[in-house]
Amino acid sequence: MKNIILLIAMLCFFADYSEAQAQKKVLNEADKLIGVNLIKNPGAEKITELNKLINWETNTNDNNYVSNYGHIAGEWDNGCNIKCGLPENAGGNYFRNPADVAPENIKKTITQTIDISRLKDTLKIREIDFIYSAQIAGFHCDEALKCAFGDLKIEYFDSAKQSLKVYDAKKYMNEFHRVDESEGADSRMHKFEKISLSGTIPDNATSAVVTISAEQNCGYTQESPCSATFVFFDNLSLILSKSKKK
Ligand SMILES: [Ca+2]
Repeated sequence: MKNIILLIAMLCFFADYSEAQAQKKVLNEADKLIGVNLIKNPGAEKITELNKLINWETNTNDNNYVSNYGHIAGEWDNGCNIKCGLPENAGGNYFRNPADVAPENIKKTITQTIDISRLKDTLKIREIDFIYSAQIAGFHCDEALKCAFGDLKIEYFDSAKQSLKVYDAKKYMNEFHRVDESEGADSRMHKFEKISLSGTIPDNATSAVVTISAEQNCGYTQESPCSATFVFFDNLSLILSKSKKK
């Protein structure tokens, strides 16, 4: 009888132990998502031979969402660096997001879906915060109502693809700071500046969709069409951190 009780106690111990180990393994897997940039190809450096961005989706068939610094006249000069407005560690390429003039095609987006389903068990026991950021730049525009804007958005979804929460930040082209012409840069350009969103990942979130886009703000009419322009992005980042216990 004593031996049977001992055996049952041992079995219970090992059952608890293996459950704890399994739980630990799940949490360790989740930890791999903490503190690292979860965005793939965050600086637009990887492209196909047809100039299509790798790891990113666009809402049109155009491939014209990326360029390399110094390639397009009137944007950045060859050999341009941080002194003429580029971000640190700019690499060779930048996201080049058109703010179209045609009202039926007014918003063009670049998106990436990030799988965070490994956080499922962690999210039950503690909060996880995020910071989603990018470098953003554009052309001069002094009149706010005629300016295009860049848009940084992150949307969280559950496993049924239901939207749980949207975070959004806009930067209008009149909010940028001019590049100092004495530094030899093209005076039409603005310096890259950081734009960011932060918050807490919703319960039950299994994916995050990050978006960069450009949109007109000029009130398009036939008599007064908007001017075509671009908003530029580089060095996107989505970093998670552990927060308080629930
Ligand atoms: Ca880059």
